[in-house]
Amino acid sequence: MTTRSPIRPWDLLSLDDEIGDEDKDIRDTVRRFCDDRVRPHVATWFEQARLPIRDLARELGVLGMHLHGYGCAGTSATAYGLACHELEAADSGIRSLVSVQGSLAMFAVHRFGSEDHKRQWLPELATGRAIGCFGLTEPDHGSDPAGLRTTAKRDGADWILNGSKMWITNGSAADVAVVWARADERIRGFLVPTGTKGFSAPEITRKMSLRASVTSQLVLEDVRLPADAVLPEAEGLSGPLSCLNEARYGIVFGAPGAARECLETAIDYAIERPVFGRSLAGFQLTQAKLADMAVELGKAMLLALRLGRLKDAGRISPHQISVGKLNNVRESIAIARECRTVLAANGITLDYPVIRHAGNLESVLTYEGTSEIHQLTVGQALTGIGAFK
Ligand code: TGC
Ligand code: FAD
Repeated sequence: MTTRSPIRPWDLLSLDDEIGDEDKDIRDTVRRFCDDRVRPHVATWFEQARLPIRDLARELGVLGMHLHGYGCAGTSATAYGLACHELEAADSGIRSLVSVQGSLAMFAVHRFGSEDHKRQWLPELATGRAIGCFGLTEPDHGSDPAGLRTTAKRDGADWILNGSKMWITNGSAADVAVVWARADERIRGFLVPTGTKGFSAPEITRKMSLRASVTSQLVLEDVRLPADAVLPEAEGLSGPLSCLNEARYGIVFGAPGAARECLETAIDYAIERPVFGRSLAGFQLTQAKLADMAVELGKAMLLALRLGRLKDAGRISPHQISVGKLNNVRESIAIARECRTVLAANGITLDYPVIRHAGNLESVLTYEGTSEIHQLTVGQALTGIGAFK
């Protein structure tokens, strides 16, 4: 039988040379966690559409890892990206849990919250004792959150929230929801403890993608909140969009993790699989596929690491993150689909991770700004002309 090459896709461009020792240690720790706690179970979680979200959140140790203070680890942005890469190599749903908790809910509190908000919520969210979610999208306002219709009206000193949110990750598991609503014509963020009267979060079922992830509606019916529930430092759409920059950055690293897992699976499979009396990996058409995918994966990781450097230097711009999200999700889903052809019939089962990743990446292509939205963002950066409307 053919022996496996010692060069894995990640090693083709000696990518480890681009990463500092501390960041590598963090990455390797997350990889081991995924090997021990996620990989043995995730196909079953996906099949049964469930996630032991509370257990995982308490064990992960990466929630809000790139934030400073309030119980957060304060790692580099590159280390956070590499953690996302490892988590998504296991399953996009696990990376989603971490993205939403750390980059969306915790980041919103960290950047825009009062001192009391930070002290109350960040240590709980960092340890996974509490779960957070982030409600921006509405049934009729996904790509266009500027039109959102959830309202926050004053009643004396209190706020009364009414409206609904759609497709909210972690929603029905959450202890606190960051809800974006229109208050006096400005978009403001509110911290809504999910036990508040009038709040409910029915889970969205029958998903064929991201099945190992909790996705919910948020329903707000006359939800009364105290005056200090509003995030004082966020006014206007730039508040939630700043949070999206953080989560999109994680996806730039994360999506190629899913692609890496698919490509490694396809290489191993092709080596072992006899067709026409010899190894599938020895056919030129197969090698062309594998080579092209490894090249795209390497380019995606170089792009991710470049954005990591820019973010660590405090110099990253939203349109640069759009370049990364657009390219890396688009190429990762193409790799996952191509790997599925290498596995052929075996590629459609949950015995291999490929169809699960390919299916998950359909959501990743859509959330955190669709590919079209990121094309338009890059187009605007290049031309100075906004073509969204
Ligand atoms: P526009 O008029 O361009 O801007 C409004 C205000 O926002 C500022 N801004 C940004 N600020 C920070 N970061 C960015 N990326 C920003 N982009 C714009 C802008 O300067 C302006 O500020 P100000 O002070 O003048 O008011 O806004 P627009 O209405 O034309 O929309 C622009 C557009 C289409 C790019 C934006 O709406 C958009 O990104 N849409 C996509 C929505 C989206 O990505 N939703 C994601 C929801 S969360 C999610 O999917 C979680 S998935 C789970 C997981 O991550 O795993
Ligand atoms: P639409 O906005 O209706 O878009 C439909 C199509 O039109 C797309 O192809 C889009 O690219 C295209 N389009 C839109 N505008 C333009 C334009 N100007 N020019 C050209 N084409 C355009 N949201 C949250 O707030 N929090 C969450 O935690 C969250 N988690 C999610 C989890 C999952 C599994 C999924 C699938 C979604 C999640 N979302 C979340 C919502 C997600 O961000 C939205 O689905 C996404 O922003 C797209 O919105 P939409 O689905 O309403 O599509």
